[in-house]
Formats: sequence, C-alpha cells, structure tokens
Amino acid sequence: MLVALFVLTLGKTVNTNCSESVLGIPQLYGPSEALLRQVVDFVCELQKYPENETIQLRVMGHHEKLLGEYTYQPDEVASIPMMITDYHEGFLECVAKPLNASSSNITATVSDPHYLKVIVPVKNAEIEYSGPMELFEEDILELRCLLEAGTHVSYQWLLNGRLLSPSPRHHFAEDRLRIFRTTSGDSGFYTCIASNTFNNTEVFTSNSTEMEITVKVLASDPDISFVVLKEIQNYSALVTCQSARGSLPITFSLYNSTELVSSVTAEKKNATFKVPLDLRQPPDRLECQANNSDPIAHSQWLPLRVVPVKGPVTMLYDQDIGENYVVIGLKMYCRASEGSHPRYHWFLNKTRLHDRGSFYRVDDQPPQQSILHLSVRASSSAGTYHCKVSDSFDNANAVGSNRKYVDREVLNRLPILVVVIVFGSFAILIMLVSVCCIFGVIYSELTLEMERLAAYEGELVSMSFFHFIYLQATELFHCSRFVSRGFFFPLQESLAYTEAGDVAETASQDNFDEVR
Ligand SMILES: *C1O[C@H](CO)[C@@H](O)[C@H](O)[C@H]1NC(C)=O
Ligand SMILES: *[C@@H]1O[C@H](CO)[C@@H](O)[C@H](O)[C@H]1NC(C)=O
Ligand SMILES: *[C@@H]1O[C@H](CO)[C@@H](O)[C@H](O)[C@H]1NC(C)=O
Ligand SMILES: *[C@@H]1O[C@H](CO)[C@@H](O)[C@H](O)[C@H]1NC(C)=O
Ligand SMILES: *[C@@H]1O[C@H](CO)[C@@H](O)[C@H](O)[C@H]1NC(C)=O
Ligand SMILES: *[C@@H]1O[C@H](CO)[C@@H](O)[C@H](O)[C@H]1NC(C)=O
Ligand SMILES: *[C@@H]1O[C@H](CO)[C@@H](O)[C@H](O)[C@H]1NC(C)=O
Ligand SMILES: *[C@@H]1O[C@H](CO)[C@@H](O)[C@H](O)[C@H]1NC(C)=O
Ligand SMILES: *[C@@H]1O[C@H](CO)[C@@H](O)[C@H](O)[C@H]1NC(C)=O
Ligand SMILES: *[C@@H]1O[C@H](CO)[C@@H](O)[C@H](O)[C@H]1NC(C)=O
Ligand SMILES: *[C@@H]1O[C@H](CO)[C@@H](O)[C@H](O)[C@H]1NC(C)=O
Repeated sequence: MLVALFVLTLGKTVNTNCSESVLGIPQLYGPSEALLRQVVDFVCELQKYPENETIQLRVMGHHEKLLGEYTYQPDEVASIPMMITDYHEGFLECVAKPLNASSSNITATVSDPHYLKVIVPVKNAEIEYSGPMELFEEDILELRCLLEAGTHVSYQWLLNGRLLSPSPRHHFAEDRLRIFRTTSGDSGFYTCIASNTFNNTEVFTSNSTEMEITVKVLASDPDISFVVLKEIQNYSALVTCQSARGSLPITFSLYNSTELVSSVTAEKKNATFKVPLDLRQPPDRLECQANNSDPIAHSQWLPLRVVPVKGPVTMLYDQDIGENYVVIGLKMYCRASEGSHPRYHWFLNKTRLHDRGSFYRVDDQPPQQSILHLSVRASSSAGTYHCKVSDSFDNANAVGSNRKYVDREVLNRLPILVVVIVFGSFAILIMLVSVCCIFGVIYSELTLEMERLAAYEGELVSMSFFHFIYLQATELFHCSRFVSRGFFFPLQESLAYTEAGDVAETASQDNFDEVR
C-alpha cells in the first residue's frame, strides 16, 4: 500500500511539472470486492494523450504485479477483463505510458489506487489444538480455527451448540479462542464456525467438526471416618474416604502409619475399606489419599481409637419458655461419661422414641451427646423420660440414664424458690401490719382506759391488756390457716412429684429389649 501510494505521488509530480508530457492521468474504475475466479471488468480511462503515440495501459497489483494490459485506441473505453485470483487483493493502479518508450521523452502516469477485496469462500474449517484433551481447573485453553481457504473471515465458537461470547475469561482474537482459568463448566464439545460474505448478499460458512475437551476437577482433600463392626468375636473398622469434589475416576489409597493398606479406583467420590481391629492393641493411625492427577490430595491422620461406652449416663435438660413465662418445651441432653462410638436411644415410659414424632425430635450429635427436643403442649408428651447409650457395634452393654417425669402442669407450677420468696414476703408483710395494728390499738385503748379508769387499780389494767393480746393472736392464727390452704398444699404436691420422678437407674440392670 505504501509502495502504491509512493508510485502514485511520484507519477503525479512527474506529470504535472513535465512540460513535455501531454499524457493525462488515467482513472481506474472497478468493483471494490470480487469473488475468487470471477471474471471482472476494470476500466482505465485516459482523457489526454499524444495523438501520434501508441499508449499502453497496464493494471498493476500488489508488489508491481501485472494484472492486465490494454493498448489504447483513441476514443475507446479501455475495458480490461480480469479473472480474479487471490493475489488481486490489494491496491490496484492503472499505469499509462507510450508503447515505444525508447522513442519518446513522455513519462508514465499512474491512476489513483483502487482497493479490491477478494472474497475466497471459507472452506473446511477445523479446530487446531495441541494441548491435552484433559485439562484441570485454572488452566488455559487455547483453540484455533484453521481453514483450507477463506479471506475476510469472521469466527464464532460454540460450546455444546451454544454460542460463546467474550467475557473476562473468554478472549477472541482472529481465529483463536483463549479461555483463562478453566472450570469444569468449560468441558464439552467445541465447534468453530468460519464465515465470510460477498456483496452483503452471499454468505459462506464452514463448521468444524466437534472437539471434546474435558476440564477435570482435582480431587479435594478427602474426609476420613470409620465405624466399628463386630462379627462374633472379631472387630473391624469400616473406613470411609470421601472427597467433596473431584472428577472421576478417583483412586483412593489407605495408609496406616507404616505402609499402604489398600487401594481402589472408584467411579464415585468415596471408597470404603475394611481394616481388622484389635481393641487390646494401642490404636493405629490411618490416612486416605485421593488421586485423579497430580497433586494428590491427603486426608488428616485418623487414630483408630475405639473406647467402649461407660456410665454413668446423665440426662440434663433446659426449658423452652414461651409467652407468659409458660414452659412449652424441653431440651434433654443425654451424655455418657465415655465412649467413642455411642448409639443413643430415647424412651417415654417404656416406649422407644424414634427420630421424629408428633411432639418430639431427636438430634444425635455423636459422639458427644444426643438431644431430645420435646414440645410439652400435647398431653401425649406426658410421662417418664430416660435415655440409653450403647456401643454402635454392640448392643450388649447399654447404660441407662436417670429418669424424669414430664408433664405440662407440673412444669408450669411455680418454682419452689419463687413460692418461698413470695410467700415469705407476704408473711412478713402481714406480720408487720399486724404488729402495727396491735400497737396502735393497745396505745389507743390504753390511753382511753387510763383516762376513763384513772382511779382503777393496776391489776385490772393488766387483765384487759392480756385479753386483748389473746384476741389478736386468735385472729392471726385463723388467718395463717387460710393462707396455708391456698399456698402450702400445691407446693407440697409439686415437691413430691419432682422427687419421685428423679429415680436413678443403674447400669444395664434394665432389659435393653424394650427398644423394640
Ligand atoms: C510544477 O509546475 C508549476 C507551474 O506549472 C509550479 O508552480 C510548481 O511549483 C511545479 N512543481 C514542482 C514540484 O516543480
Ligand atoms: C509526435 O509529434 C511530436 C510533435 O507534435 C514530435 O515531437 C514527436 O517526435 C512525434 N513522435 C512520433 C513518434 O512521431
Ligand atoms: C520505435 O521508435 C523507433 C525510433 O524512433 C523506430 O525506429 C521504431 O520503428 C519504433 N517502433 C514502433 C513499434 O513503433
Ligand atoms: C528528449 O529530451 C531531451 C532533453 O531532455 C532532448 O535532448 C531530446 O532531444 C529529446 N528527444 C526527443 C525524441 O524528443
Ligand atoms: C450485488 O448485490 C446487488 C444487490 O444488492 C446485486 O444487484 C448485484 O448483482 C450483486 N453483484 C454481484 C456481483 O453479485
Ligand atoms: C453450522 O452450525 C450452525 C450452528 O450450529 C448451524 O446453524 C449450521 O446449520 C451449521 N452449518 C453446517 C453447514 O453444518
Ligand atoms: C476372626 O479372626 C480370626 C483370625 O484373625 C479368623 O480365623 C476367624 O475366622 C475370624 N472370625 C470371624 C467370624 O470372622
Ligand atoms: C499396617 O498395615 C499392614 C497391612 O495391613 C500391617 O501388616 C501392619 O501391621 C500395619 N501397621 C501397623 C502399625 O498397624
Ligand atoms: C458414596 O458415593 C455414592 C455415589 O456418589 C453414594 O451413593 C454413597 O452414598 C456414598 N457413600 C457414602 C458413605 O457417603
Ligand atoms: C496418580 O494417578 C495418576 C493417573 O491418574 C498416575 O499416573 C499417578 O502415578 C498416580 N500417583 C500416585 C502417587 O499414585
Ligand atoms: C406414661 O405413664 C404415665 C403414668 O406414669 C401416664 O400418665 C402417661 O399417659 C404415659 N404416657 C404414655 C405416652 O404412654
């Protein structure tokens, strides 16, 4: 293009200031785009030329390549037909010069450049990819759309038939697609579509074949846990290794403190191993490894510690208080003092409570405790509660807890302390008032008596005083009986219930068979 422009400028300069030249500047006309192998006419027009010279017109392309030639006849339109090839693409110029250059001093003249776009229909698109078919997350995926032929092409990329659009992770440049920080969502079938158009009317497209790319997820650090199995006299640990994430298959390997115990390749994210267990030996440690590529994921070391359940088993509780300070529920906690693999059972009277019922819900939090959430609104929730703890692998050694009688009415009786304080305060108040009355009356009566019976003897005075004291005391006694009827008896009832309910039960004396 620069070359062409330079030629153009030079031609013009020479022409305008060369006084001998009578050759005008030719003008080139033609389409701005053409299809490959199409035959296209270009016109080079020359307005001014020396009469006695034969003028030759040439259409020059890129790199001074001669594309067409025409020997000018006066009063003719110089139509130069051309069969379009891919090297027609670029700036075209028409050069006019005398045919017999050596005989004349006339210098050549050059037309303005004319740009021609050559449309080569796209053909046989294919995806070029040299990387591995299996990538991992956070990698870069770079695909290229190769064509056997095609110019002025635009590219589109499909993943599983859906058009990809630019994003911070998806970059499109010419025939390339780059995906940064790949995720498993970038897995699938990729297609590229190359297309170009001619004359805004004809569209050529070429679809590549699909290419499957898999973005794998590295196995995450596995969780390791175990349950204990008892088969007649032998114990074994059923060890489970579980990765939360990771593309399948994953190879799980179990190591003890010295060596590889077992290994399995699984089409799932977990694996289970059975390891013999000797409860008399000090516990060994186990580790899981999950491998679906480098780097390998490791679990924590898990000690194979098995402690049988041991009493005492305690049952504590919290109250749930609703409106008006009414007890609406209880949270009961069942805990054993020892035991690494406990199993909890809850009982109402002698009936086993399962995970969930109309008025309760069991929330096991092994190995620490089990929580029974109880709503006391329903009358069916009334009864005596207790829990039992046994080893999950052995029902033989179940240990029972203390028992608690639960009843909505009982729970909502005033607590003893409150009753004592309220009643105590009330009694003191009555006493104070009474004492005040007594002294008030005594004082007024005394002064009256003294005024009226100033002459009477001391004996009489003291008699009426004692009689008055007697009357007051009788009144107080009646009063206290009335009060005690209202307050004392319910209080005593409540005390009796709570004490009767808390009967402790000793270990395994009870039949465990009431579970069923
Ligand atoms: C060309 O000739 C014209 C007069 O015809 C003159 O004004 C101009 O400066 C010349 N240009 C050059 C480049 O010599
Ligand atoms: C054409 O005519 C010019 C004068 O008009 C003359 O100088 C030149 O030599 C002639 N050329 C030929 C090839 O006859
Ligand atoms: C070119 O010019 C020379 C000398 O002027 C002449 O002898 C020759 O015949 C010419 N050739 C043509 C093809 O006109
Ligand atoms: C061409 O031009 C030169 C001077 O620039 C002159 O000497 C010569 O005679 C000219 N030739 C013709 C054929 O006009
Ligand atoms: C280009 O398109 C126009 C209509 O848009 C049509 O008339 C013309 O013939 C087309 N040219 C070619 C070369 O196909
Ligand atoms: C190319 O793919 C596009 C989109 O899936 C589809 O519409 C078109 O028909 C396909 N063309 C060919 C030639 O397969
Ligand atoms: C218990 O283990 C011993 C040796 O470890 C074995 O011989 C026996 O068959 C096992 N018993 C059962 C029931 O698995
Ligand atoms: C580790 O496992 C191997 C094979 O299962 C066993 O022979 C070895 O005693 C175990 N090591 C320990 C420390 O338990
Ligand atoms: C292990 O994986 C399978 C399939 O994903 C699942 O059904 C099973 O519940 C898992 N096992 C455990 C112990 O999580
Ligand atoms: C992890 O798995 C890959 C194949 O998935 C295997 O090539 C590699 O050796 C494994 N590494 C170990 C330490 O087992
Ligand atoms: C449990 O026993 C008590 C009597 O001790 C009884 O009132 C209650 O209805 C019983 N509850 C159930 C659910 O059987």
